[in-house]
Amino acid sequence: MRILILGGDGYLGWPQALYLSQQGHEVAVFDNLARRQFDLKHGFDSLIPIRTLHQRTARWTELTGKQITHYHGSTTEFEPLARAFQDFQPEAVVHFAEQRAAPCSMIDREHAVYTQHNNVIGTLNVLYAIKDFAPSCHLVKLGTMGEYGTPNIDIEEGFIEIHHNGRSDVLPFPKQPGSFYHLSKVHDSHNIMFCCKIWGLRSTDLNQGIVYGADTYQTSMNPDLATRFDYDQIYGTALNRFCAQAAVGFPLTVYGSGGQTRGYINIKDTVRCIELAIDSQPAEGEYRVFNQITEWFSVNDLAERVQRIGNGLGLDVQIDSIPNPRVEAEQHYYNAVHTKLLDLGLEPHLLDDGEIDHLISTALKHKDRIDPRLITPTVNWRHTENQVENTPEAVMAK
Ligand code: NAD
Ligand code: USQ
Repeated sequence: MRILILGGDGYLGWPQALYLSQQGHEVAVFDNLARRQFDLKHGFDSLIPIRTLHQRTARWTELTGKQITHYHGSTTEFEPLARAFQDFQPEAVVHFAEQRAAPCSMIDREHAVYTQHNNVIGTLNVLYAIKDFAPSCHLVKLGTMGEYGTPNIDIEEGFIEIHHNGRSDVLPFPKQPGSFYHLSKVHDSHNIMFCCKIWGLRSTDLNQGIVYGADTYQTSMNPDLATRFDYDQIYGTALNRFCAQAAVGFPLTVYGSGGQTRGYINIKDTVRCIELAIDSQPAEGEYRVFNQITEWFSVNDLAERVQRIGNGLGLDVQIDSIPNPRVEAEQHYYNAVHTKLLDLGLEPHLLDDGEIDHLISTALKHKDRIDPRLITPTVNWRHTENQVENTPEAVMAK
């Protein structure tokens, strides 16, 4: 198939491009390099060194003989997107191209507006590009488990049957997102579902949990194929951060009491889930939702595992409960249905299969690249007098 990967230079998009290319698909990536620009502007960097997109694709071709086409552009501008669609004529589009950090979206008004404009308007343009240039193309969209929040009932896979005043219907599961970023995903979901209904588009919305891991089988083939690994307070996610913190002797930053429970997935399973979604094309007009997680943990569960395994590797790992910069439940019920991808054939890589050892070892290898000033969270969800200090510039100034 011809598969266009929007956001194909990112943490997940790049390994996805390699995976699908290796499977024999014709792959193109579309990216505006916004993530790299954020790093350059604010002095952040990936823990694992990464090559430019041109160097990456050239190395891939050298090693495998396969080509990955590269389009530069932003989804927020229709022209470059339209050109890529007209030129490449995709049969499937995998949409990763969003500002994906909750803390970034909560820095201030400007970042909230940037996040929602980039994500919601970008996705709206993608929907129009499909309608105008590739109407039978399957949109595989990365959503998030955070769209659901943490309700006090089981989380269903996208839809729930509701009985009300003697009538019943199957309706979208209620959404209670916890940041302007997570809200942008909810807005996307509504727009996508609507376009499937009115234009007969086909789409799979993947409500993915937090991804962990440093590599896939393809990115491990050569250091020039490595994907990014974020450990900083804005783009770093819980488990990846804890492993980097363990490597440099920084106490693990558990926010609040640490009972926050989330669904997690190994990056090796992310790339497979997307292949499973592509292979099982929805019908015309169908809007599907899959919960893309394999297991769930509280923040304390993760910190305790990293501490035990890190100490087993000879490190002295401490855990520090720090005031929670976010507004979120710290003790809550969590049970999420996630059977659809398993039914399609997903065989999960589970966390206790040695991934934490591997992550800490990877972080130790690159520990000289870790800047401890980037670890402490300063972006605060609450309204404070000091909002102005909650910027990456202020972090860098500390
Ligand atoms: P990332 O920031 O590493 O990659 C996103 C890529 O998209 C970057 O290369 C960036 O330059 C590009 N991009 C952003 N806005 C763009 C635009 N308007 N036009 C073109 N390119 C643009 O993020 P990631 O971790 O790879 O996440 C990819 C997707 O998966 C996101 O939609 C995210 O919400 C979702 N997701 C990620 C995780 C996770 O833990 N990383 C978990 C669940 C869902
Ligand atoms: N947390 C800590 N300490 C840290 C970092 C995070 O206790 O050092 C806590 C947070 O307070 C939160 C939980 O860990 O309760 C998860 O935070 P996170 O930063 O790992 O993940 P999150 O902000 O939810 O966002 C990440 C990705 C996002 C994706 C989402 C999936 O950045 O793109 O959508 O995971 S989900 O969580 O299912 O919504």
